[in-house]
Formats: sequence, C-alpha cells, structure tokens
Amino acid sequence: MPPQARIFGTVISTYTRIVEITCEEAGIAHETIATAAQSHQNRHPFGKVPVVEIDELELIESVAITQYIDNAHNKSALQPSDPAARAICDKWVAIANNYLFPLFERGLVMPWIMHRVAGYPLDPEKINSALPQISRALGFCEAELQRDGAWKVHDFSLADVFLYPVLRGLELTPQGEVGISQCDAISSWMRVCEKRHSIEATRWETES
Ligand SMILES: N[C@@H](CCC(=O)N[C@@H](CS)C(=O)NCC(=O)O)C(=O)O
Repeated sequence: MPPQARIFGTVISTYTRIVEITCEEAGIAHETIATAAQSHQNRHPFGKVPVVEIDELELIESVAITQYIDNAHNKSALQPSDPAARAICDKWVAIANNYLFPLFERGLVMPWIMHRVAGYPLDPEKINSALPQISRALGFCEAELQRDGAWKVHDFSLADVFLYPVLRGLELTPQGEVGISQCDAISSWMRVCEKRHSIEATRWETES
C-alpha cells in the first residue's frame, strides 16, 4: 500500500520529526523524501520544511499539519478536549516554536550539525554567548514542570510532540546534554517519552 503521507523534509530535522511522530500516533503510513530547505520555495513560500502531501492536500506549517492529521485521522487524541487544558497545550506548542526552537537551533543545534556533518569550524564565542539564554529557557521549563506539571495536562499531547524533538536536538549537543542532565524533571519526562512507539520509531540516525 502506498504511504498515506509523503513528508518532504531534511533528514535531521526537528519539524520533519514532529510530523513523523504525529503520523505514527495516528497510525498513518508515511515516507520522508529528503528535501533541502530553501530548495522548494514553489511549495513553501519561506523555503521551510516540512511540506506534506496527504489526502490530496499539500500542507505546510507543522501546527496546521499536525492538527490536521490528529483531527482527520486520530480522533483529535493529541489535543485535550477541556478548553483550559487545551489552552495550556497550545501555549507550550507556541513556546516550543517561538522561543525554544529558534534559541536552541541558532545557538547550538545548527552549529554542531554543520560541524559534524560538513566539518564547519565551531565558533566558541558564538556558542558561549548563547549559553546563558539557553540555560534560562531550560530553567524556566524545568521550574514549570516541577511546579505544576506544565504541559502534562493530558496523557500525550501535541505539546509533547513538539517539545520532545526540540529538546532532544539540544540534548544531542555536548553543552545541551550537560544542561538537560541538570534538569531532573525534563530528563525524566524525556526518558518516559522515549518508551513511546512514535518516538522510538522516528529516532534520528544520529542518535546512538
Ligand atoms: N514554521 C515552520 C518551521 C519549520 C522549520 O523551521 N524547519 C526548519 C528545519 S527543522 C527549516 O526549514 N530550516 C531551514 C531554514 O530555516 O532555512 C513549521 O512549523 O513547519
């Protein structure tokens, strides 16, 4: 049977994995077609990945894509039905997208990927200058998770789907690994996520 979803994205991509996890959660057969970001501005006006073909639709933007898949194919199981819980879930998806991802990606994740994959030299000054803000962001997430469970308002929600790859990407850098190891609640939540089939089935090749 041909895959129900065709995901055009880079291989080590946070957002491609977010869509892959959602497909796994919904039990949708999917394939990822390696596509360089910026190479397909005819399909994404800002050159981002992923772009997804599903149900004769072409979708962009991970929030729209994941909500569509969850609503159309998963009985909305990843979105709390209680309005207050839903607002908390949406808030953490927004925090992951608007603050954590850009901070981690620019400060550590991309410099390390470019270094490991393409041999680009690391700029220690640039990395060191990003660390205080990254550390503050991790401290905020850790304190919220310890105080009242933060995004854990639902068994496993889109907040988990977005936050896990964002934090895991950070953890795969040496400085990120140290930072996350100092956050007990985040570390335990990540290790629980890793037991879930959708997370396990979408591991990046670079994960040991
Ligand atoms: N708002 C987009 C963000 C997607 C995004 O930033 N994707 C990254 C890869 S994980 C990308 O395309 N980066 C390439 C670039 O910014 O040039 C979404 O939600 O899908």
